[in-house]
Amino acid sequence: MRNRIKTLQKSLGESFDGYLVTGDTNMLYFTDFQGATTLLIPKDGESILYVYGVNYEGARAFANNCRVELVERGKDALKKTAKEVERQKLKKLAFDTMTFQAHQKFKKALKKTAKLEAKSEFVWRLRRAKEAGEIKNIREAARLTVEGMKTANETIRPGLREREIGAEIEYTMRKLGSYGVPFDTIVSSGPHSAFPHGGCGERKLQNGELVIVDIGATYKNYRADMSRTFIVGRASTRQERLFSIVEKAQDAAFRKMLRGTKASKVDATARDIIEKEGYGKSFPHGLGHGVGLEVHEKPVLNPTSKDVLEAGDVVTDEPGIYIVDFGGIRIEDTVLVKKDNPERLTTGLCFLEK
Ligand SMILES: [Mn+2]
Repeated sequence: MRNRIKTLQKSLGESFDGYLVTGDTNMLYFTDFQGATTLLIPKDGESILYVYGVNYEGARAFANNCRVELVERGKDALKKTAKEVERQKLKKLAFDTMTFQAHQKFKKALKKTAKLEAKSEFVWRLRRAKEAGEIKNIREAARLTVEGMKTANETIRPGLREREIGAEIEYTMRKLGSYGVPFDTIVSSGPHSAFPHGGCGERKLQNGELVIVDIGATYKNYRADMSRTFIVGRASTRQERLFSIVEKAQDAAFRKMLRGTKASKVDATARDIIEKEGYGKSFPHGLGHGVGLEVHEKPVLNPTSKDVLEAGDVVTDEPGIYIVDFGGIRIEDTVLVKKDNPERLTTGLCFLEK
């Protein structure tokens, strides 16, 4: 693995003397450890990870590429970090993210730092371009997700509750190697499937209903994301018709997932197909999002996105049509953007009648 901290230090150029990381996942990305409060990366020299007592020995055992510093009970981690910024005379500091309150407190504690700017793009530039090792982990997360979807396919039948199917899916993924789920498993049936985030509750599946299953597995902190739509029993003509529109839109967008293509254009490829069929208003969300250490990250694929796809991006392709009082259909794959053709990391199992 390349030393990501060194890469970040180089990218600061003349504009900044240091970078402060406070986002949990960003700290994990740079140090392989989650559970610290702040990570101070001076442009030159050693980085410092500030950790409270509860995670101190854990950080000393597992954190890489930095020195671990204890924040004593009752002491404020941001104020302690600010003291070090002053001691090192870092006058121009960039940071990834801070709440308004944290920003005010930090700024007050800094006396000689003239410039304090939110620059999350420094981190996103790195996190977006997935390294070979990261892709390997996402690939494994995707494989486990497909296994979970196979369980959904085997389990779905009339009379079962959504959460019972959810439990079977999660059990399969965990048993085969998933470290947990990156988001709440969605099994939304019948009228609930008309809501893109329809939940996974007490509802019992009934004959003739649509069921959206949207799931993910996690492997070594990396995620995958996949949705399929099932029908309990035999599909109606309308259900089949809507499914074929979503399928066509999903496939057309997939073919456009090439490096150098605007994310908004990929979104438009799917959206145009759905709009032409008269269901534009029934597709109320973006086409997709990046996937990595988090299930929703850069780039963003929607009509207003300014992102351009690059080789090494891992993104979702998930158009849908949702009609209140009828139901919803979504098909989602996690896709790797490459130098040449894109690759679906989640595959198989489309629209199965159960
Ligand atoms: Mn998704």
